[in-house]
Formats: sequence, structure tokens, C-alpha cells
Amino acid sequence: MTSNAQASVKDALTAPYGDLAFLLDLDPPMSDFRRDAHAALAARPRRISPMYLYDERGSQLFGEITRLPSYYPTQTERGILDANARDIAEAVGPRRAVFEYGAGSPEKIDRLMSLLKAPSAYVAMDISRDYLLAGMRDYAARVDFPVGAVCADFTQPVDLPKDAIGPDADWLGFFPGSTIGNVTRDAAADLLSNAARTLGPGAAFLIGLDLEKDAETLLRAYDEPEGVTAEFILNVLRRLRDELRADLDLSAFRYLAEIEDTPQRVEMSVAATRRTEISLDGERYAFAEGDRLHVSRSHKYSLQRFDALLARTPWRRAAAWTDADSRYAVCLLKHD
Ligand code: AVI
Repeated sequence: MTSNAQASVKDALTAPYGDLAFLLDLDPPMSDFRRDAHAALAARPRRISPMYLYDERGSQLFGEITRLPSYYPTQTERGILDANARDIAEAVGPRRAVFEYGAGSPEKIDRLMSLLKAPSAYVAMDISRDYLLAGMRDYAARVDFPVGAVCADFTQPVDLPKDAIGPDADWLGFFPGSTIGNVTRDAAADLLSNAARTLGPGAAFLIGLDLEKDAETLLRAYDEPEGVTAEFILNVLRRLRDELRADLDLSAFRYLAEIEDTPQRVEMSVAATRRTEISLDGERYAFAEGDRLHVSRSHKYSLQRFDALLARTPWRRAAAWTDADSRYAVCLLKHD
């Protein structure tokens, strides 16, 4: 790391921070919705980042999705962690300091921390400073090990202030929910390589992975009759209309989920059901019937394909636990 980068990390660190062992605020580049919306609408194909799904309403809708019976990843991951708690704890080893990618819900954090043997610390990284601090302050008040917070985008490399936790801690990265599937395979390899650097030698990494499967199960999970996923994806247009004051007719668009192969993934778009236009800041973007705006994708992996991805990173797969139908895997990665 250069001396300039060292200086900026130092400025970004406050330790302790109230009840927290530290706050490392890397001031993640806040995106510019208006600029990105213009760029997305002018591009061919039209594509906008899935991060714009998650305003308050979008986060609530995603929470609802995770409770739908047809959206198997959340319940299946939970089932795998519960059914294999002992084996996982054994394979991970005792006294790990945990670094979670994305601040988990209290229930998710408790599930992991109570499964591990004598965890020594918990640190979460999240792009939303308010969400992160609210969650971590509550958590720090409930537990007797150090809790830290890193405000950053999870694709950023992070220099953890290890002295604030204990310089000799053995780290465990935790990235549940199969969120790794929401980035391209190249970005996933970069993220994992950065994680190896962040967590240091001897680290382990527990990651949730949605496995390749039949197209019907995927369609049931990503285009269910309840229509919550449709609302979730269409929320991008609602935000364009309500926050950016774009002139658009929501009823002229529908949600479209498509299953693609090699690599298997669900592609999520909004599609115009008739000729229409979106007008933003006086700029008019025409849609012919069937024209799309791509919003999100969710990659599915086989364990073999995941191993091939890991071969591009310092990690190797030490173990994997799956459900009885092999729909989902929790993988334990290690590196020396
Ligand atoms: C957050 N992520 C893991 C979800 C997924 O399954 O790809 C996002 C999602 N999009 C539609 N449904 C769920």
C-alpha cells in the first residue's frame, strides 16, 4: 500500500467509536442516480445497476421476497447452517474474528455467532453508514466481544484496523445469501481476491452459493405468482418517477425474468408492453413495444464452476454443505 493510501485509511479510522471497537469510514463513492439513469436510458442495451433497487421500499420488498415459500435461497441457507452447525464450527475453528460482507439482520448475525466456537469479534461492512451504525450499536450493546464497523462498498479492498480487534486474530469472512451471484464472474473473482488480502493469511471464508438447477424452480423463485419480485424490480422505474421526477407511465412496463445458460443465471428486466417514452430532465427516451431496461442478474454456480473461479483467487474450497436437493451450498474457503 502506498503512503498516501495509508494516510487516507488513518484519517478514515475512529477507534474506539462509542460502544464500537472502531468505525472505518472509507466514504464509498455515492452513486449519482440521475447521471446513471441518463446513461442507462441512452445506452444499448439499456442497463442500470441493481444497487438502485434498494431504497427503503426496495429493501422492504426484498425482505418480503425472502419470506416467500417459492424463494428457496434464504430458507435453504438457514436450514444448511442449522443442520450442519457442529461440522461448520469444527471446520471453521475456534476464536475467529468475523468480517461480514453486508451488515446482516440481527437474526442472521446471531445464527452465525452462536454456531461458532468462542468467536472473538464481529465486524460488518456496509455501504449505508446509517444502517450499519444502527445495527452495530445495537449488537455491541448485546455482546461481550469487540464489534467494529466498516463503511465501504463490498467490492472495495479494505485494510482492516486489526489492532483495534487484536492483531493476532484469525479472521473468518462471511458472505451469506448468495449475493456473490449478483455480480459478474470477473467481479466475483476480484471480490474474493480482495477479501483474501483484507482477511490476511490463515483466514477462512464462509459463503452462500445458489446452485445451478432446473429452470422451473428458478422461475418460481424469481417470477412468483404473488408478484413481489415484479414490484421489487419495477421499483427502479418508480424511483425514476418519484425521486428524479421522470415522466413515465408505470403501466406501460412489465417485469421480465429470463433463465439463461452457460453460465446459468436469471436475467431481470423491465420491458415496455407498448410504445412509450421516459422523459427525464427534458431528455426523451423512446421505448418500442418489447424494449427493455436490464436491472439485475443472479448467477447460479455448480461447485465445479465455483472451484474454477476460485482457481483465479488465493482461496481453495475446504468444505461444502448442501441441502438434500442440492439447491444451495454453504462453502468454506481457506487460504494460506
Ligand atoms: C440479493 N440477491 C441475492 C437476490 C438474488 O436472489 O439474486 C436478489 C433478488 N432479486 C430478485 N429476487 C431476489
